Formats: sequence, C-alpha cells, structure tokens
Amino acid sequence: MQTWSSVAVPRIPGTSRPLRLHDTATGRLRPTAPGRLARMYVCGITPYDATHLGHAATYLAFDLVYRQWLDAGHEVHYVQNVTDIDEPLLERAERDQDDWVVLGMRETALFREDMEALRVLPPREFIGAVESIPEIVEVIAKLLANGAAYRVDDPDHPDIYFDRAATGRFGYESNYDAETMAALFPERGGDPDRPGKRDPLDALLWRAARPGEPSWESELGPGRPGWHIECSAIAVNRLGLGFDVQGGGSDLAFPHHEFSAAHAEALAGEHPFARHYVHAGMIGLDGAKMSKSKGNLVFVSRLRADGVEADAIRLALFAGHYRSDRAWTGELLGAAQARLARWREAAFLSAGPDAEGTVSRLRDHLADDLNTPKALAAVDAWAGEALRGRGTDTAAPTLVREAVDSLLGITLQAS
Ligand code: 5CA
Ligand code: ZN
Repeated sequence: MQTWSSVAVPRIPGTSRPLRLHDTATGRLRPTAPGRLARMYVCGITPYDATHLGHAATYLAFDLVYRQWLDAGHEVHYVQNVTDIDEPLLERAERDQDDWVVLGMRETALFREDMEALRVLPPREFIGAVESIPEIVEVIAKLLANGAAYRVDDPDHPDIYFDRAATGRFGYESNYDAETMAALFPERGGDPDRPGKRDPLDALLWRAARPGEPSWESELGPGRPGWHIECSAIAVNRLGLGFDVQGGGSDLAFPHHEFSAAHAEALAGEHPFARHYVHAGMIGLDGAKMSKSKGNLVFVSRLRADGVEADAIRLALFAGHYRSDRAWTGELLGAAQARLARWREAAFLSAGPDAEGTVSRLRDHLADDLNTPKALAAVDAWAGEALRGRGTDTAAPTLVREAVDSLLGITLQAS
C-alpha cells in the first residue's frame, strides 16, 4: 500500500542516549539495543471508521520511539499493517450497505491524512492484509506441514487453527494466567466454543469460505486469513525474527501479540519473535475506553476540521505517560494549547537561558521509557525562565525549537 509522506527531522548537537523501554514479556524496563538498522513493527488500523485519539496516542508513542532511535544515529525499518479484511470491517459494511473494499480504502486514506497532519513519521512499508494473502497462505501451509496447525473435522467449513501448545512457550509475551486468557480471548475476536478445536484458545489461521463472505482461492482451499497470522507473516517476512520492537495498544497484548509471536516462532523454530513487546495505554472518554464499538470517539479529523493544531494534540497526549490509561478531556486540550502558546512565545525570543542542559534533560527523560511528562516539564522550566527575561544566549531559542521538533515532533511554528 502507499504509505504517507515524511517530515524532516533536525539533527541536534550533543550526545544521544540509548533508549530504554518497558517490555511486556519480561515486565521490565530494558534497553533497546538495535544494530545500525533498528527494526520496528506496529500493528495498524482496521479501517472501518475514522482514526480516533486512542489510535493517534498509540501511533504517537511509537513515533517517539522512532525519533529517539534516529537521534541515537540508527536507521529505522518501520513496518505497519492495515487489517483491510476482518470481521469488524465486514460487519460495518453490511450495517451501512457499503462495499467493504471501498469502506476500507476510504478509511485508510483518511488515516494517512491524519498521520500526515500529526507529522507522524511514516512506516517504510505499509502493508495491507489483502495484498499479503499469498505470503500468509505460504506461512499457514508451512505450519500445517510442521504440525503446528491443524484443520478441524468439518467438511462444510474446514477451517485451520493453530495449536497453541506448538511452541511450548505460549503465554510468555502477555504473562496472563489461564483465567484472564479465557476471559479476554472471546472478547477480542477468539472463538473458544468452535467444535473440533484441540484447545478452546487455539487461534484461527484460515477461515474456509462461507456463502456471502469474501474469500480467496489458495492451496489451503478458498477462504481468508485469521487476524494474528496476518501480522506475524507481514512482520517476519520484512524484518526477520528477533526484530527490536513489536508495538501496539495494551488491548493487543493478548491474544493478538501472543499468537503473532507463537505463529512465527513455531514456523522458524526460533525465539523470540520480537526483543521488546511494547504496549501503549488506552485513551478513554467519559469513563470508558475509546473504541469504535462503543462509539465514544473523538476523531483526529474532527479536531483538524475544528482548527486544532497537531502540536496541541501531541502536547495533550504527551502530558500523560504513554503506558498509562488516561482520559481525553476538553481541559487537557485547553492546557496543551496554553502550554504550546508559552513554548512558542519563548522559542521566538531573541535570547534565553543556555539550553544545553534542557536538551540533555529532554533526552534523558525520553530515553527513560518515553517519560514525556518529565520531558515536557523540562521545556516548561526553560520557557518559564526565558519568558521572565532571564538569559542572554541568542542560540538557545533555536536549539530548543530544534530539539522539540526532533525529539517530540512538535514544530513550534508560529500559527
Ligand atoms: N488492526 C488491528 C491491529 S493488527 C487493530 O487493533 N486495529 S484498531 O484499529 O482496532 O486499532 C489500531 C491501534 O490503535 C492498535 O494498536 C490498538 O491497540 C490501538 N488502540 C485502539 N483503541 C485505542 C485506545 N482507546 N487507546 C489507545 N490505543 C488504542
Ligand atoms: Zn496486528
């Protein structure tokens, strides 16, 4: 698929820091240790509705990962998928008497526009599920051949499932106990009661064609891919096993990332799928997780139409830590707009206090599991001093502008 256009990232003077991130699999903050080329996969949208602030928060968190790696001198191979064939997309198309292909294309186009408007650095490869069907089929065929997958005994619907016992490590990524897994699996697309499965938690790999549903001819028989195998195949075929970061919102830790990892590891006979599993917290509105199914959404496109600036959206979302579940409110946006106005005013003064220490603190905080609240406070402190007329360093305002642009993606352009 076509990705979206990139923005320039200024290089700033001084010493960068190695990025440490929280890893769900080990439950610890660990240094990311990419080679010259850092490899990241972030789960993309299911395009049946517009991008809301929850999605935006997750992609902005990984935009910060990308930016800290760039600052540390790495090149970044970033891959993101689009789940352009799945149950929720088909259901929405059916409800609205829409064509599911057209719906997916429309919402994907809007997503690209939203990401561009938010100045999110684009993935190098932006890959749809539909265009990946041949490679997904190939992976499933190999899993069948090596015994990690099986076909249910149902002549009408000979679906293919993954045997979750195949790797002997199932559960290492999310670390959930059996009860939690059993509760989350059906909530998040699983079908524990499907007759013929070896284990209720085994995940669907290939759904045999049903009348009225889209399907593709393949060596597996006509059908369409399950969800987890999509990300597993797309990631491993482009990044290889053991890539640096697998990312998404915390709602993907189980079953999605657990199975994406298990599929790839069962195929390769190697471990791990990713070195870090990184999860962003859920953004809520009115006391509930913002979700397309609940309908309690604030769309990025709506804010854009209302003239809300990307810098303000970034500052509002970065006011909280990326891993904490947090609410979107009008007050949060108002406070971000006020902060943005202060930063802009300070950053366009003819002089300010020396900013090398500020840039150093900004790097320290961001390298420490993307601690944006502390990073923002460091810039607040510099802006406060500058606005009080302290400091005579004429290079400082430009340095702060460039650091904030490079590390936080905030431009401080006069509006
Ligand atoms: N296509 C799959 C991933 S392969 C999917 O989950 N699509 S999605 O459109 O439902 O979500 C896209 C991304 O936004 C995922 O990383 C998801 O975890 C994240 N996300 C969804 N809702 C929220 C929310 N309320 N707050 C933060 N992140 C969210
Ligand atoms: Zn995914």
